[in-house]
Amino acid sequence: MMGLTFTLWEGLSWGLSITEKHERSITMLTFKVQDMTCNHCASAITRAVKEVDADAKVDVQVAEKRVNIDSSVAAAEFEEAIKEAGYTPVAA
Ligand SMILES: [Cu+2]
Repeated sequence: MMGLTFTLWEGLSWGLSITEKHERSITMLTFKVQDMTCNHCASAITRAVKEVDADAKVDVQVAEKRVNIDSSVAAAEFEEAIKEAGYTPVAA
């Protein structure tokens, strides 16, 4: 009886950790930032993104005025941070 309870609990906690992983899954976000004109802008935006999520993977293409972010944090939080840094991000 004890063994069965243990097995059920193990199964339940395994199921829960899968759910938790799913909720925290990484999403690829893209913003167009038309007022990003040079490498200074790019580093300011990168810094703002990293302040929201230090683990985010950030790829900034100045020529294309594009910011790609791989993160589990919601897009709205990055949008807000980039605005606070003085730029105008548009979700793309
Ligand atoms: Cu600049």
